[in-house]
Amino acid sequence: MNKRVLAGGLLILALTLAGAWYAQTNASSKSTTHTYYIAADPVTWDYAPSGMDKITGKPFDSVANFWVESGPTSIGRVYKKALYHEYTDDTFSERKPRPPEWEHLGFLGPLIRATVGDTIRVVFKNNVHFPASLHPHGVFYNKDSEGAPYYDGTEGADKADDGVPTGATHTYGWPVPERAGPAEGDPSSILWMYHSHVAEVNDVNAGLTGPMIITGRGTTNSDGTPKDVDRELIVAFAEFDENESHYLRENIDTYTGMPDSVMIVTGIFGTSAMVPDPGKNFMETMNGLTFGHLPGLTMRQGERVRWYIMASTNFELHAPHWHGNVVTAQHMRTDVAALLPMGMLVADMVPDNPGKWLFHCHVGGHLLAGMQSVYTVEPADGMASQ
Ligand SMILES: [Cu+2]
Repeated sequence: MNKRVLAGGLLILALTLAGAWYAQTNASSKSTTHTYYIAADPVTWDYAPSGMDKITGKPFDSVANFWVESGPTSIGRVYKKALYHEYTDDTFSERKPRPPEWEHLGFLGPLIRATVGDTIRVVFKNNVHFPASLHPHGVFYNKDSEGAPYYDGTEGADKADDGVPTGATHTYGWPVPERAGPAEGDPSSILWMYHSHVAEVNDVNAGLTGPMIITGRGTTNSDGTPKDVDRELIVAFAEFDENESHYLRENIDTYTGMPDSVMIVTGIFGTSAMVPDPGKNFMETMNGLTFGHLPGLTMRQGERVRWYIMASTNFELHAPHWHGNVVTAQHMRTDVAALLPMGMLVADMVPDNPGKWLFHCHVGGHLLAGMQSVYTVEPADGMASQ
């Protein structure tokens, strides 16, 4: 072998090694920035849009009417609310359509998702009449992306996220470190949430809350879904205390027959209650819908189904109960989970029992007030029902 051939061979070898090193370095440092355009919008919301009880298949009975019927001093089932919507770009002129598999999200804001190592960027526009924000759980944030005003010694740009004024825009940046993903022994993806945290109680009861899913490194498909799951579902067991909504007065004026005879009083917890019917304004919902109105809880027998369950901000606890099938949640097999305020939970199910099954809160008062849905398990192809 002459020197020229040897030198050429060494050069090719060096280039090959350099290429392999570059490819590997790039792969291991590969991270994605996910940008979302989300606005807070005023919305007219119907908690039971068909006007009948879809759990019984009959007209609302006298118990259900307590919550859904409007009258001289009661609002009924339609309220003005504030919801997060996703848009296609920073002009906020076109809503991004919600994919059919996420039809069941109901009142929830758009699903934000990322993998450990990624960064989430949310361009937020406030279209409601009160200051609003996005405060995330779990992911990393600096003081300019926390979305909560309190006496923390910051000033200037670090305050711009605290409460975005009506008509204004703010960009939140949330890196997703290892501690935002599944811990050892956790499922391959976990649930966090985001919500407005300016006047927190009033903001969330007005409707400003949404889900976030973080998957672990190396366990994610190109579309962001976890590799070991066939079907993902998110359900918020959400009590809305409409007495605490920013729109209470407006809802009284719009929807009651005798608004002048309805008073708002402030109690020891700063709670505004509507007199004479404060109880009628506690809406016990699943994703903002009551009495069987949550659509799209569908799956197939034998699929690996992951339920992400979350709660809301009031003095509430929930007991999500699945009929017909069981789940594994927090390393325990069960069919009733436990949720405290703003709780977040992952429950895995491999349904073996096809059919339409009740899925409801087992807290008696919540059940009576309509915190009930139905989920559907289609028979697997070629598998007989058992
Ligand atoms: Cu409940």
